[in-house]
Amino acid sequence: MRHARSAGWLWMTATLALAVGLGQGGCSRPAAPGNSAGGKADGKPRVALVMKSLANEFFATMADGAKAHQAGAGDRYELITNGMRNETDVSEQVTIIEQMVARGVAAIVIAPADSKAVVPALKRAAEAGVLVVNIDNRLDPEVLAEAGLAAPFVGPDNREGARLAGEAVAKQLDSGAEVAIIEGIVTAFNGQQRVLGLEDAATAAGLRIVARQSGQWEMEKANGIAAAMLSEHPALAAILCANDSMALGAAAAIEASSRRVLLSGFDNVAAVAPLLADGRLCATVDQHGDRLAVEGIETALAILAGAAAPEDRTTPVDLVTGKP
Ligand code: ALL
Repeated sequence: MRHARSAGWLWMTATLALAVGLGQGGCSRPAAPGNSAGGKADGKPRVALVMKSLANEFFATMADGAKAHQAGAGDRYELITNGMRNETDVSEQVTIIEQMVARGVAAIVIAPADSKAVVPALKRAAEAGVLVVNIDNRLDPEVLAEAGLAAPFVGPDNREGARLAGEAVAKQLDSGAEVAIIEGIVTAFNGQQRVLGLEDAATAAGLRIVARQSGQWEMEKANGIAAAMLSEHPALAAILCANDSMALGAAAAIEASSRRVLLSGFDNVAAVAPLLADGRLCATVDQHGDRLAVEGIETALAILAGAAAPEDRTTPVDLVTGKP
């Protein structure tokens, strides 16, 4: 298994640590963020990390990364972590946003379940004085502009990441080979970008995309979809999935079919390690979920401290390939 780690995280972490350090050294706090209670517990800013389904190992890893960071950061901030029960329940995420505002947090660091539907709730949070930092899945820029909400985005180039995974699979196929794509939730911007990246790779290699369907980021749904794709397309050579949960579901369907069909995912969750090791999974993409939340939190703390402007940051993606 090959795993190319980039130096990007080290650079980002150092830059942000410096920015926060400077802020603590006396820069003034901006007027906008922070609610009437100041979002502070014992003088510490209270930061809410709002994720999606904790049944997805990607978010469990993200939560662990954030908790370890908070524990190691001594008294710098108080952390509240939240997750949803399933990937599709956007209304649950809206309720969590409202609860966090009611608890007087200074900042919400959010991986939105939907790029448009949660914007009104975040706008209400911002009106209550809460700083909103968007991680992982980018909020729709047009909807943000319509709402008059500014939220810096900290996250990866999903199109590029997916292209790398698609390319790793394509290298093992001949031009004209049939491939299928299992997408994430279609209204999630990162899901859309990943499909574009997979298409980029397929087009460049002359592969034929013969099927494409949303597995809504979920293992079971992807399992059923992959099984149907396999029976409808006897010449199917590869299934490209927009995340690892769905790749795990597709892997089970491929195994049940007893066919040799190549597979890729995205996230590099621990559960795919055995599949990479024995070649059932050709490639996945590490977007460093644990670090992603930490960078979002550091960005929020720096802005709250008046030490950084609310700017977007692109985080690294690294291709991880399995046994050929
Ligand atoms: C996205 C993440 C992951 C994940 C998915 C499921 O936002 O980037 O790839 O698997 O959400 O909710």
